Amino acid sequence: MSYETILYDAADGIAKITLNRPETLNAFNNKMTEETIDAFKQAGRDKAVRCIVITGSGRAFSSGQDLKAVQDRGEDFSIGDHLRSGYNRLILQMVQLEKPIVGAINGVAAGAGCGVALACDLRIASHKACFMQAFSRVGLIPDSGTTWLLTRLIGYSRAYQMAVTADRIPADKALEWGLVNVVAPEEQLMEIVMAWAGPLSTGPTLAYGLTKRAMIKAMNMTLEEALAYEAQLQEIAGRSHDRMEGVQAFLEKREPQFKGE
Ligand code: T3D
Repeated sequence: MSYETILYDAADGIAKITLNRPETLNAFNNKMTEETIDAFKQAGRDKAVRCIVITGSGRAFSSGQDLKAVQDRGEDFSIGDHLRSGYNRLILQMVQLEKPIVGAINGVAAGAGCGVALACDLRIASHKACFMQAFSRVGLIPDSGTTWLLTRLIGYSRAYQMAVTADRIPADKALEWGLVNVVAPEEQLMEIVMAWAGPLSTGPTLAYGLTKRAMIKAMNMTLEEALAYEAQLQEIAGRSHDRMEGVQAFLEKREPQFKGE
């Protein structure tokens, strides 16, 4: 797959998306947003892909909205429409994609770049990475799903602090706050990310996907509703190849050979 602003590579069950505008710290212009949406679509459709890794090239994950592109906007430009047609679609697509997404957060993740990082299911951060709700520095409110994702991940008080101070939250504090799963030495980041992605790409993908759906939905459910929804989705997982294979492998004292189905 050939793109202008990102790199896309799929091999051995893992699709890797690299935001590739390093001269802007991988800022999102319209082209990069569209291409990233397209890449996630490809990864979602490709049955051979069972785990997605997203990272940035150079020293940043992403600096968010391309602020140079903002200068070209006319008086009638609608930021609301810009969000609806771009970031909102991308964030929803990531959250609704029923395959695990691992964020390899190699550097700063600011503004919409922070939103994309938070829309990943797992975040493995370089010790040089940081998270920044940069929006208030340009007179905006947090967008790209961060009002929803960040408050759920770290709670209202810390999320509000990040929004109004726009401070950079370094990797070690991000780990302490539950913003990332692991902090890795910069030079070992991709090795550690692949050590996570590998087993995910050979795991029970259907169950992983349904788990994501159930957990996201449960965030807005009562316990009774969540229990009922678990039972509904477990009905599907329980009839899958991988469920049968998992039980069989246990009984035969061998490693399961999951197909993701
Ligand atoms: O309006 C809407 O569309 C609504 C949507 C909003 C979504 C958002 O994401 S709003 C938030 C936008 N992002 C920001 O406000 C962050 C802007 N960038 C920064 O604050 C800093 O660059 C960083 C804290 C991310 C990193 O700082 P530092 O000191 O490590 O790097 P730097 O020197 O500032 O940047 C290096 C280069 O990247 C520099 O270019 P140059 O001077 O070497 O040619 C800089 O201009 C460029 N760059 C960094 N961020 C952006 C950018 N270019 C365009 N857009 C950027 N967002």
